[in-house]
Amino acid sequence: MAGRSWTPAELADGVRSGNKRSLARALSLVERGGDEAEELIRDLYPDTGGAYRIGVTGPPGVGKSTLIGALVKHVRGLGRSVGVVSVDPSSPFTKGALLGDRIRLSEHFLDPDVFIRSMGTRGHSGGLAEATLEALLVLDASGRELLFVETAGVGQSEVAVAGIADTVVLVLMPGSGDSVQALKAGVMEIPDVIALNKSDHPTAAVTLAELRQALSLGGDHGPPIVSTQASSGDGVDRLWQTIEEHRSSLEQSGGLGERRRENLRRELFALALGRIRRELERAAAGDNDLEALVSAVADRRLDPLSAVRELRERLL
Ligand SMILES: Nc1nc2c(ncn2[C@@H]2O[C@H](COP(=O)(O)OP(=O)(O)O)[C@@H](O)[C@H]2O)c(=O)[nH]1
Ligand SMILES: [Mg+2]
Repeated sequence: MAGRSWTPAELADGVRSGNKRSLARALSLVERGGDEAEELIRDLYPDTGGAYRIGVTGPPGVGKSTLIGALVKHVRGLGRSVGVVSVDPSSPFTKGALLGDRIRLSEHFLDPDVFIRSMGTRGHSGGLAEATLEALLVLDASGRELLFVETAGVGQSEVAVAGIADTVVLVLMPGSGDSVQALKAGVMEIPDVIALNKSDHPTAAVTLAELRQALSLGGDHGPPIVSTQASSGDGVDRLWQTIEEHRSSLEQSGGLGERRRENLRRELFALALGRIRRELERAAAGDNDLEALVSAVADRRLDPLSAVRELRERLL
């Protein structure tokens, strides 16, 4: 890159020393993806593993960003250093959404022990899932103790937050009936902690009762539910305490190592799958015979399953 005043090794050193400008550069690099980003991650990886990752997920608008802002404020009060990665691939209004996040989280921007990054849908060759993983590793290597990852859209998200977090917090709000039903039906994975946000809403008590009822159906005790009002900070200390309790129980039972290994297995497979898929898409895009194949099926000269077989043989 023209005019660059640092080498990849210097950048890695800057990240390791926690330098904010190096961090910003490194995150831009991994957001773009490519060989230099891979090189940086290779260099930094031995220095990762020290951070604790908290995934914050839930439908759009429930208050995830606001809640993370409040949690960051709380843990900063406890003297912990923090990194935040916010991902919202589902939003077509990415710029607006990011701007909103920036405003809500902006009070922390001058704090050297807080680093916040919104990941856009900008072209990382390896997709958003890879970019997010790399951003987390960079922040981890920089020595941040706590990493928050915000992802919108439970279940369908490209970045399955459950696959990268040590503790998964599902945020819901009064009116999140669809999510309550999805939990009840077993369609949605049960999180470690549920935050029922917007507790100032008049129907909050009703939703809390529905949630309790839905989660008790499985017989087992469900995850802890904490009522919060992110905008005022109400309940945020209790939410943090509940996250810490989940962490302690994982650490004491030895389950943390197991969970991380299981997460890694899923993550590696998902990333490999993503790459294979993109390679196939690229190969298909440059394949002039594809249209001929489509025509053959459309004209009923070829059945669709035979066409798929032909396509596979050609692309793989
Ligand atoms: N009344 C109320 N509004 C809240 C609360 N928390 C967040 N909000 C508002 O809900 C909207 C969506 O919040 P945001 O954090 O962007 O949600 P996200 O899409 O889940 O990240 C914003 O207008 C917030 O100000 C809360 O506890 N009570
Ligand atoms: Mg948000």
